[in-house]
Formats: sequence, structure tokens, C-alpha cells
Amino acid sequence: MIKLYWSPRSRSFTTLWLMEESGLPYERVLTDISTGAQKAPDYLKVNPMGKVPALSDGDAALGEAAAICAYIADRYPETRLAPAVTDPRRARYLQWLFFSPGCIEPAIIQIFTKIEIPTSTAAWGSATQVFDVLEAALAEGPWILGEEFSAADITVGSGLNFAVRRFKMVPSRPAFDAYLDRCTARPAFQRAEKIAAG
Ligand SMILES: N[C@@H](CCC(=O)N[C@@H](CS)C(=O)NCC(=O)O)C(=O)O
Repeated sequence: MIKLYWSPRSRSFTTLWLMEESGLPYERVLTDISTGAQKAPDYLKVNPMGKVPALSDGDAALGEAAAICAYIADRYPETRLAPAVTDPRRARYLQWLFFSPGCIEPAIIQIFTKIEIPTSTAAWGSATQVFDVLEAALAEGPWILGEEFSAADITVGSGLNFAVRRFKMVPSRPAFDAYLDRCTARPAFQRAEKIAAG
């Protein structure tokens, strides 16, 4: 049985949404970060970072929300959450799957901390560039790859929802609002929100 280690009101949301979209049976293992459960020796064997979320599946174990999305979509292709490895859309899928941890998250941290870094040095360029690029990519829709919803929408949708709606660190734009409305209307997103509320 797949086990998802999670804590309420945390980045676990991305993987709760993933598992609810997947339709796969899974067990939720509450790892409440307010109690320090994420630093327990047994948990560190699952995620040596001592953070949530993490996932185990038989002998496989991993942390990092986007990696968990990639793992589930590839290990269980019946979930139809990723284009096949031979599909040309796979390239953009991978780009957007990792855009959230690689660009959206650091851009939010930059906005929060007001740290100035030259755009050629910062791996995400600048927060303005990240959100301009995302706006252009979401202009057509309905999903980041076009017609097909994928695990990349789970990482991008979670990151954008966090930045624009939950923490209001990034001003919304019409393309973001339309996309986030589509994401939040999904029954799996709504189930995940209820679970994540704790
Ligand atoms: N890069 C990680 C970030 C995970 C993360 O920062 N988790 C936070 C909760 S949102 C956490 O576990 N904090 C508790 C701690 O560090 O002790 C991912 O994307 O999964």
C-alpha cells in the first residue's frame, strides 16, 4: 500500500491533490510537523530532510513534492497524469513539473525576503520573469500542456495557488485567475483541501 506522510496546512497539499487525482488507494500517515514527528529516526529513513511530504511504496521511498508527482505518474501510468516517455509533449511536461520547485518557490522566497540577486545568477531569473513566463504559458489553457491535465498542473497549480491566493504574495492576473478557478473546481483539489485543513 502506498503511504503518504503529510501534515496539515503544509506543502503536503500538492501530494494530497496528486493522490486524490490518481484514484490509487493510499494510506495517509499523519506526520504533524508541529510535534516534531518529521524528525523521528524512522521518518528520516523515508525522507532524510525531515520534512513533509514523503511517500513510501513497498521498497521505494522519497521526499520532495514534485518528485513524488513524477514517481506516481510514471510508476502508475494508468493514472494518466503524464505524457508517455516517447510523447513529444513529455519535454514540456517535465519542464513545468519542475518549474514550481525550481522557479515559483524561489521567486516567492525572493519576494518575501526582498533579496536582490542578479538575474543571470539567480536560477529563476527574477520573480517578474517567472510570473511573466507562467502567464504566457497559461494564456491558452485550459491546462499547462493545453487540453490534457497532468501532474505538471498539480505542481504549477499548487505553487501558483500558494503564491497568489493563499499568501497573496503575487498579484493575480486574468490568466492566473482563470487557471486557478479551473484547478480549484476539480473535485480532487477540493477533497485535498478538506484533508489538508486537518
Ligand atoms: N522541497 C520540499 C519542501 C518541504 C517543506 O518545506 N516542508 C515543510 C512544511 S511546508 C516542513 O516539513 N517543515 C518542517 C521542518 O522543516 O521541520 C518539498 O517540496 O517537498
